[in-house]
Formats: sequence, C-alpha cells, structure tokens
Amino acid sequence: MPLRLLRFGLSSHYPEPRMFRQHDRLAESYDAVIIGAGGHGLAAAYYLARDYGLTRVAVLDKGYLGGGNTGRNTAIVRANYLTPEGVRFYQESLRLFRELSQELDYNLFYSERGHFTLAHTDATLRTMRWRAEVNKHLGVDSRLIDPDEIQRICPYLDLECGHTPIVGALYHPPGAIVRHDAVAWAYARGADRRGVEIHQKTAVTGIDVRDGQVVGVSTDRGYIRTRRVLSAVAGYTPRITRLVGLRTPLVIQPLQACVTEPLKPWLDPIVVSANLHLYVSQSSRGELVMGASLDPYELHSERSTLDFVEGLAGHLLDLFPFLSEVKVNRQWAGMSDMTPDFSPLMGKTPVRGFYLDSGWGTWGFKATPVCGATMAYTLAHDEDHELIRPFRLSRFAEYELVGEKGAASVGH
Ligand code: PYC
Repeated sequence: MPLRLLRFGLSSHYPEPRMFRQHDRLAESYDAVIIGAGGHGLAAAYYLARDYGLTRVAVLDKGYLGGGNTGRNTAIVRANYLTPEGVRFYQESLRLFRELSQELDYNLFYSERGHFTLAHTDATLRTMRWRAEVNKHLGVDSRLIDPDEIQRICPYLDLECGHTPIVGALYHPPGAIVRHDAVAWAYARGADRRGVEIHQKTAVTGIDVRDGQVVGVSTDRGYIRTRRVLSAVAGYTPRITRLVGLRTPLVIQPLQACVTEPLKPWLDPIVVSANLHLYVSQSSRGELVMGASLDPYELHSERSTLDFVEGLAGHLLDLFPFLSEVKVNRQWAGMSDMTPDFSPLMGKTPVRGFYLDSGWGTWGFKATPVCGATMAYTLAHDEDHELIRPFRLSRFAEYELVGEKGAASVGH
C-alpha cells in the first residue's frame, strides 16, 4: 500500500489541480507590486487588470494566499454604518458582493440572512435610530424594530437576556455571510487569468524610495523595479509603513473568534449585541461562528485566550440559554489595525507611488470588493477614488475624522 501511494505522489499523471499559476522567479520589473495576497490585495490586482489593463502586476505574500485576516474572520457583510461616508462605501461593497459569484464564476455561498444589532439600553437605541436615519437617507435598508418583532424573526432569543433585557434592535435585512476563503481564491483565479502573478512565500524586506518616489521593492527572492506599491497587509501594516518611513496612527489589537460543533440549522439571522460584546451567525455547515470585541490592549500576536471564550460563552447563554451543552470546536485570533476614528486608512501617501489599504480594524472582510475596485482606480490614476477620499491619511492632521465607532458590530 505505501508503495502504491508513493507511485501516485511521484507520478506526473496526477498533477495537483491549480487555481493559479506558480512562477519560479520574479520578473525584474512590474507596473505595480501589491503586498499581501489576502482578499483586498487580490481584489485590487483583479480590478487593476480588468478595469485598467494593468496586468504586469505582482501580488506578494510572505505566507500563503488568504492566510491572514481573510482566513481569520467571521465573514459578515453589511452596510448599516453610521456616517454617510461609511454607508456609501459599504453600500457599494454590498452591491459588488451580490454579483461577485457571477462575476468571478465561483460559488461564494453568498447568503442573505438579515442582521440584528440588539439594544439593551436607551442610549444604544438612540445611536441605532441615528444609524437607521442615515442608512435610510442613503437608500440602505435598515430600521428600528421593537422586541415583539425581534421575537417573531428570531424566536429562540431570550428577550430577558439575563439581567439586561432587550429593548429593541437595528434590523438590516441585506446583512449576509459569505464563504470568506473562496473570495480570496476566486479573486486570485480571476487575477491570474488576466496575467497577474501571485507569489506566495515571498517576503518584502525593503521598499526603495528615491527623491520621495518609490522605485523598487526588495524581497527575500530578489529585487523588483516598480513605481507603484500597494500595502494590503491588514495587521502587519506598521511593518510595511516603517520601510518607507511613514508614520500612521494605527494601533494593532487582537480580535478573537471561535466556532462550535455543527448543529441543525436553527439561526437564520446574524445576531449582534453591542452591549454584551457578542456577535453570532450560523454557517451553512451548521457551526455557530462567534466573536467579541477587541482584546483591550496593543499586541502583535495571533494567540487565543481562555478569557475570551469564557466571557463570550456567558453572554451567548444570556441570549440563547438552550446552547449550554454545545461545544466550542475551534478558536483563533487575527490582528486588527485600528485607527482612532474606527474608519479605514486608504489611498495615496506622502511617499509618491506608495499606497495604503489599511485601518481595517474589525470590518475589513466586508470591504473586500469595494477596496479592490477603489484601490485599483487610485493606483491607475494616482488619485484617490472619491469613495475613499474621506479615509485619507491626512484627515488626522486636518481634524476631519470619520467617527464610525458607533457602528462597530460589537461595542469597543
Ligand atoms: O463589524 O460586522 C462587523 C464585524 C463582524 C465581526 C467583527 N466585526
């Protein structure tokens, strides 16, 4: 038997199926280099090729494709933000997400579930009313509902919720979940088919800047000449900005999540409690996918803690007491690059040819398509796309913050 297996392993009759090409070496130069082969970097490469004919593009990753925050998130998609800038941006993302399976010819299991943000206090209800008004004004389906309607849509929810009764909710019917890894795979395949090169296990060790302009990138596989570099590395952003001497207000904090063993389908909507610091949805495999707020300190590490599952389980049981026997199967953490106003940090920088796609905090996955499309525009025109202009780095110096903390899925 082992010999037979070896024959399969060594035989060229059974080539490993590949979704994208592998390249033995880097070219000497590219029109653009994208650092980070997660959803954002791959989407930017895809739209650069599709919309602007820029195909001499290399996407580099020190690890493997989709192995960072794309593979570490809880896959919620929504547009019910608080600021007009945030709502417009995520509205476009939702629109692109809805047609993405067809666009990329890949089933992304986009599943519209409805998204509830539960309120347990009058103060929370007030913020939700504000959000609902901004959302409606901009055409996003979002409204305040009372406990009776919550109970009708989600009958298993215990409205008493321990000692913090639910007094209402912000209901956002278009809220959805998506197969997150598949988003990265599908963008990778689409970009590759248009000529983009994806280089995994290729670490960037330096960015060459002369007279304020990017002219090249050093990697552990050689030097590349290029005049455009996009950093799309989420929780690793400060390591890249350091290479060009750029200071940003980003702070890295861990965000933990976990999944339970699979259960029969019983939870259709996505349920969030800002006051209890909890969000939960049920995947198509039946697992409960859950998370809480950020760990409350700066830490560049993907380690998990018992404190997190303990706290989260307590709050989950306040909402759904019948889950007390359910086992947690898996736990993990990702690194969130937080900005002071909880909005992203995107676009051109004072270093010519160096572009940022960062500051994703706790909501980067849901922005994948719109980031790809707007960053591609920005690189192609060397001008910030209008949807990302509010998220420029200089807003901090100009006191033009875009305060999105009130729309964080879980209170922070
Ligand atoms: O903002 O929807 C959200 C979210 C989900 C998980 C973390 N943040």
